[in-house]
Amino acid sequence: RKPTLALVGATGAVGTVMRDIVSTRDDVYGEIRLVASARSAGKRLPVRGEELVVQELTPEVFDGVDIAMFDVPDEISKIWVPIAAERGAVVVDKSGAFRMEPDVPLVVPEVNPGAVRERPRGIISTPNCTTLSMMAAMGALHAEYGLTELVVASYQAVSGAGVAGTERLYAEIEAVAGDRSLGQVAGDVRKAIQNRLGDGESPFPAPLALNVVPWAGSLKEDGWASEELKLRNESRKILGIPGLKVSATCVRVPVVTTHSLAVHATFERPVGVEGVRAILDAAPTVVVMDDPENGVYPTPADVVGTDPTYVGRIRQAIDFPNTLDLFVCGDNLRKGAALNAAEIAELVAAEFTD
Ligand code: 11C
Repeated sequence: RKPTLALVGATGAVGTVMRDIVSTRDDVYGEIRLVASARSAGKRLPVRGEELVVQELTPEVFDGVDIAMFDVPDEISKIWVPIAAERGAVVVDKSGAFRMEPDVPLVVPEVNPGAVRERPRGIISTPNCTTLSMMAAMGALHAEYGLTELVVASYQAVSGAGVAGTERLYAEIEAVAGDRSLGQVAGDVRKAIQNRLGDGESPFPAPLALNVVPWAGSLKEDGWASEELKLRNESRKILGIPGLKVSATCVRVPVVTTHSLAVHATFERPVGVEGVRAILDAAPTVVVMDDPENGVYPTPADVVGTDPTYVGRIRQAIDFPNTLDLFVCGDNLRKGAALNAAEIAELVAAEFTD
């Protein structure tokens, strides 16, 4: 039989992509329910070519649901994911609430698909979009060369902070557009944006138009940002390398959607560029875009809205024999969020016909 699916958080940035993805991939579901907060309940939204009425998040909404995909803030997931699981749904949760719990698998289907079945609590987590942007590529390379260290700088898109992040960037760009005096005196961009947009709340701690911001997430111990620690902890868990050395700096850039990462990866064995290219070419969801002579490398603007992980600028680090430098781009709303969740849900859905 075809399982019943609930999409929780159906109206958010990821929820919108989620509806598109379940509408365009193989149709493995019976009934689909759209679920959101009371504020959004009653809205009509399209999925699989028909308009569905969004239902309010209540315990009863999960009765008869086989699989529930959640994309809501951590504090909502913490409360509602266990309720959905108690009511019998297998939950695929996009939040950070359960990712590091030992009895909750953290799954990237290209890397550890078998972990989907190890779910004693009926909960499966899907990683942070920044971690996910490089996992398909790093998983393939780890299988061949044995990964030991990762040094990463991220270039993160504003939609990682949801619809509010995207709205803010567009508003800031409009506020500075056409003013050729800006960007030449310390603080002038900040002032112009404040004058033109007022004191409205921004999800970012500094202007993003004409700027980059070395901060993503919340403050953790010793000056680390939560995104940087997630990158470390989640990479270790997904790749199954508890001792993997990871150091990251997460940076927000004025890009709407698609996260990029500059990765400096060290392996147990020596790496060569040709071998690396062959491995990545053979990885079904990775696309190598690497011909700098002809200006070919991935950029967010050129790959946004598509599913693969794009890898370019593949270089053997000159002073580090077992180390590779590369640049990775991945759509943070698709593979980084909704697509990975949908792929996990499809693995669970296949159990209904096994
Ligand atoms: C960002 N990566 O770009 C974040 C958003 O743990 O799933 C996702 C946070 C998470 O802001």
